[in-house]
Amino acid sequence: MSTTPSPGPTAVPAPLSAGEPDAATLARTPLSAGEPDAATLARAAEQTAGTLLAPAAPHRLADVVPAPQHVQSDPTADWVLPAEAVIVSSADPAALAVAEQLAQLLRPATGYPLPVTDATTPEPAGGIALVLDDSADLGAEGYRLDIATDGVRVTAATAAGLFYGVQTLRQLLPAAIESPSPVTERWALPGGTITDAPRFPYRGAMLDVARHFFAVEDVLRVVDHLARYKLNHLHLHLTDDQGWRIAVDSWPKLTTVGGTTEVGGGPGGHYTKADYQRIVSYAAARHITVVPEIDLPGHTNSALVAYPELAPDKIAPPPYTGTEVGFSYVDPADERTYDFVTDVLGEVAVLTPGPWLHIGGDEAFKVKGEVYTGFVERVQRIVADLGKTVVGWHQLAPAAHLDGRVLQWWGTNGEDPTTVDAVRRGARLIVSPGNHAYLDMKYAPDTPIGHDWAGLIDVRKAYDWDPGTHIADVPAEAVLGVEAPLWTESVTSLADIELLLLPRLPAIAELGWSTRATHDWADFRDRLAGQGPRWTTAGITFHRAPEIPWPTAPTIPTQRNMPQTDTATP
Ligand code: TNX
Repeated sequence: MSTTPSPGPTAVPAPLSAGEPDAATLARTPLSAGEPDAATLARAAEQTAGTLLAPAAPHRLADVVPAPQHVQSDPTADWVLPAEAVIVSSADPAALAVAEQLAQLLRPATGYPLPVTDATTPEPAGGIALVLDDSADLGAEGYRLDIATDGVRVTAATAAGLFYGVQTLRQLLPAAIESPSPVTERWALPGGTITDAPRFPYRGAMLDVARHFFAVEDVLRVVDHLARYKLNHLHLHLTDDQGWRIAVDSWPKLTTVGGTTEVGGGPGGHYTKADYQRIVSYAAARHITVVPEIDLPGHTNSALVAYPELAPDKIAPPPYTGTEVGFSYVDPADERTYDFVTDVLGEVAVLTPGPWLHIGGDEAFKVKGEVYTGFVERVQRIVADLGKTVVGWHQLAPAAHLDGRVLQWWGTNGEDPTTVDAVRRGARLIVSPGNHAYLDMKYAPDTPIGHDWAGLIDVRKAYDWDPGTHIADVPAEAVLGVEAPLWTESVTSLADIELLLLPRLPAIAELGWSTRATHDWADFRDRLAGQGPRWTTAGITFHRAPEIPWPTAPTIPTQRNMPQTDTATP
């Protein structure tokens, strides 16, 4: 493709047009038979001079969120993606799928064709190679990214590792790579090698689709945000007092009746099984496992409206569209309740390829003591009989241990002897401190939506804690990972979701991914700032947190063949 070189905002004088061969390529290209003409010679000389004067890649190799484990820069090895680049991958279908995802990330902004091919031994050859190699000692999710003068190589033992390498590669390109339409830019990458792997195996976020319902498309967009920052679990809070959001064939009124309400009196909605499977497979393609939550025995008003036989008094309560908690529960003394739980969890388990079933267990204030633990122990066994692993909020802690069970800790005080005791009995933890990781908390008193019961959470508060040591007397080995929950009592649109998610989600993602040795607020703040122009270019809403030094320069280079418009809103 021929383009008129026009310097992008980050390009300094006379960048090489990315579409043209560089001097090295020209030098290797034999001139046509006979003598080269003067124009050809002049052009070659100009190209050589252009290369010598070429500006450095705009990003440092370490400008990545979450922070990579090991970064070895080589400023002599900066590389520019050429228009004719090919993406070559190991022939494994999952690796090829990552190669195609990479091409899809790069094609819109570059306008380059970027064909994908496979090879037994993929080599960059002036383009990008994705190499599956299980001898490279990179672990189940790790990768190595080599940027050198002959192109880019991502090496990993698994397709997930390749996928994470691609997310890193994406962040090292100019922010304009996020443009949905072609722009003129010098697609430079900083030279060197990154070797990277996650600290924790579980890195997640939760979306409450029960208080307000969100369309499948909105959930897919949240999945995209998780994928960017190498999160690998999406917890969906599918049921609550205000609405039941997942179709269950054996109890159809859960959705036809229980799904028609939400906070504030809106129409609610629910996912058909096909909708849910679409979310699951979209997430799986991005190496994200869906964790479905059916909240029991409390938070069940919507189920009781649909099926009063589950209520302790067998009388249907009125639908609930407020934001109080703790008043509803399914009858733990009635066998019909366990039929209900078995049917619902059974159908959800069949739809869910991942290992986890989250059974809630929080704020069941009216089911106390042994009645509560007895209920939880029965439900835990139902989950195990379905071949799944129990996850529940840390209120489950007093119930008997069951092999593999995982407690999600949402406390605000790291002294929690009941949880410590459950850990001693074998429980593992997902850590979601309400006062650090709850994305529904306001950033500041003037944040237009959100809660403040766990305090205000600015970006530093979201970043400055350690999931490995946060709960006293819980060893780091018992911590499976970290999750950032987004409750949606006050959240009604995708823009609201993004405003609360960004920029705090990357902070939590870094706690889950990056080794503690890289933890540094000042460094994080600067790296995070670089994400702002990417979100702006991609049309993603975010909170311009005042403590982050967001770049003020224009963020979108000239759109090709379009009059320059005022698109950059720093
Ligand atoms: C507590 S955290 C809840 C939710 C609310 C949230 C609001 C937890 C397990 N339960 O029911 O939505 O606070 O921040």
